[in-house]
Amino acid sequence: MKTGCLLLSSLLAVLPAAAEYRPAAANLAARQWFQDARFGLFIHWGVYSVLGDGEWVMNNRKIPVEEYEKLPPQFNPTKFDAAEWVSLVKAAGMRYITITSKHHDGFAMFDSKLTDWDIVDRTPYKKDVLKMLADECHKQGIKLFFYHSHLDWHHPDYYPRGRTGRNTGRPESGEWYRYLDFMDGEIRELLTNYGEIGGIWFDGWWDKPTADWRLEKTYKLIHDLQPAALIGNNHHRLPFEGEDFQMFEKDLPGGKTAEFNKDAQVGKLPLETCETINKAWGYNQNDQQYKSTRELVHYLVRAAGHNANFLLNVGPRPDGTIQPEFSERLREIGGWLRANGESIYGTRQGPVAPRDWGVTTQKGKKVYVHLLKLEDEVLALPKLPGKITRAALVNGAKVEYGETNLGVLLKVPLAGRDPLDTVVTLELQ
Ligand code: JFZ
Repeated sequence: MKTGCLLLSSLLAVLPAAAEYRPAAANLAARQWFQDARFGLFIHWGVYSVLGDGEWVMNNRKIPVEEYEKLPPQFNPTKFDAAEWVSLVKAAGMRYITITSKHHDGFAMFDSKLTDWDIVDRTPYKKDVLKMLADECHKQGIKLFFYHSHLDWHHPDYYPRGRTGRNTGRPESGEWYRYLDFMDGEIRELLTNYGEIGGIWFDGWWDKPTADWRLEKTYKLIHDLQPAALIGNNHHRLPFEGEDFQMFEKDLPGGKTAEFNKDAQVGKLPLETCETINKAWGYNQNDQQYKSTRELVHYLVRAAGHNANFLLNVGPRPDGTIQPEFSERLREIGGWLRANGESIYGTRQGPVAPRDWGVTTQKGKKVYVHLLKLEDEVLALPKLPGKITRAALVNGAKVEYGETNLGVLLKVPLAGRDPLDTVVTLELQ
């Protein structure tokens, strides 16, 4: 018995686990690209925008499927202009877009051949907005990711039901694996018909944490179709086998302000954190609680200081436009990035851990010290990994500094500060 166990465990030690995921070279390169990009636009857009009450409206108002199906005929985004959206993304200094191909309401915002519960078959608009957006992204050099919901409040085979979507009037029956086959089919469509895709951002696993989601099969399908496509899953756990990045929702990595992040740990994969401009993901016409441009720049900078990308959300209106409160802020962030982008793009977390006063980022021999909340003129830092040869602000103005065997002192007069974020560039020997 004992020998058997030993034999088995030594065998297991030498044999790689059957399911072990080895990312392709193209995937590893894409992870570097992803980390270098640092800033993307999240778009929550679907037929729910018609009601102007967020993307959870079907669940929150207990709308049965039959009633909810009255929304697509009212969804006619005649003012949607892919070129305008992508130009806004570029003006914001963003490098990628992650858009809802399907949210929890199950509605496909693309032309699926596997269901008629999609934008082409059910709306008067009849056009595949993801195709239009994909073509424009490829034209303007922006990467496109799809947010795809595992959870489905509309599909009859999403059964047994999970924590949510229990008031949709669906019959109490369904074939779980038929649902998974359908979902894999849609994923196949998304990775086949839209050119090169940046990756898939899954969400909704948490609705049924003990279900057999057959993730290995879905992940393999994606990596077989497009090896460079990055997979992330908003399950709020350490990444599962086959995933390529780890995401955090409404918290910096390791932050625990959101209840669902209370056990969140930070793993070794590239990181991303997502946040809203007001309080809502999908369009909410009553939500006026906008974060300021300064708060949003701080979020971006703090994310970079935590080695994470920032995926900033907008919920477009049902007519296809992005409201001015969003676009203005995006353009202002872009303005800050045009002057200070060197301290964000292509950087990794810096040598000094994130602090209340700010964060550090670094690229090669340069360390960027971001002064976000420094009330004093002088900042003391621990010893850096090299001797400083130059210290300056982004406008070239020299910064006074002192180095001893205890550490580094920087003097940055209040008069020369940028109200959004003052960046001191330290060149190290
Ligand atoms: C999810 C979505 O439900 C939400 O609509 C949005 O798309 C956001 C980006 O991601 O948010 C969650 C995720 C997990 C829980 C709740 C909301 N949860 O575990 O209760």
